Amino acid sequence: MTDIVVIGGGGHAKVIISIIKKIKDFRIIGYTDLADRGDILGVEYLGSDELLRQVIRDHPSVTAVVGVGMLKNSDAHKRKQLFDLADSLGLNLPPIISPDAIINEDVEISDGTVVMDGVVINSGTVIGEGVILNTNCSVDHDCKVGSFTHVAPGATLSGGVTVGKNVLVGTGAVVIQHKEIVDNVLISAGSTVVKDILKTGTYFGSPARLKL
Ligand code: JB2
Repeated sequence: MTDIVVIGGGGHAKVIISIIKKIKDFRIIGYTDLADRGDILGVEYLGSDELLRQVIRDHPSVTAVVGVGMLKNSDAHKRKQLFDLADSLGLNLPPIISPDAIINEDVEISDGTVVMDGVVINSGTVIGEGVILNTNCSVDHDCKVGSFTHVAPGATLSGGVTVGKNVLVGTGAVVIQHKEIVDNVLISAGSTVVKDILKTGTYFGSPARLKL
């Protein structure tokens, strides 16, 4: 059994806790948050992130998962900040992969990434650090997904797609095959990307276009 502490206690953390319980290899020590959100699926509040040092003293081999998802106006930056905090404290951040996801051969998934229920990842794909592959999204063969990107529920990356860092691919959005999306792009929910997106910004619609 590996001890793990969850950083964050909102909706995203709840989904992660439920998945960690299904994995069964982990013992969840508790969660940290700015405020006490009460027990979450039986997992207790430990205190603020200041408490992490104490947790490490009490459980020297403890690992961590960042359970903060899409906070208003910050998202990836906050997740990266919390990932870096955990890393600087010497905490390992193992990838958390739902047993109800389908991960095919020759897929790389980096530390701090969470793969939720119903996700399909096909062969040859490389997923960076601190990524969220949210419920029922699909990442086809030979894709590259950059660090701290969030592929929201039901979104589809077709084969050979490259997505940069800190990108949000919104709920149900679709990216057709072999397209590239650079860093710090937001693809609005339900959009269809049919051309490379080489400029940072927010894109919406089908076909997706830059919001001016
Ligand atoms: O610095 C922090 C911190 N800042 C905010 N440290 C810790 N440990 N926790 C922090 N938080 C906490 O994250 C907030 O106090 C709050 O309890 C939690 C965020 O909860 P919320 O439910 O608002 O968002 P979320 O990030 O869990 O979920 C969002 O993103 C998911 C991907 C929602 O949009 C979900 O619907 C979505 N599925």
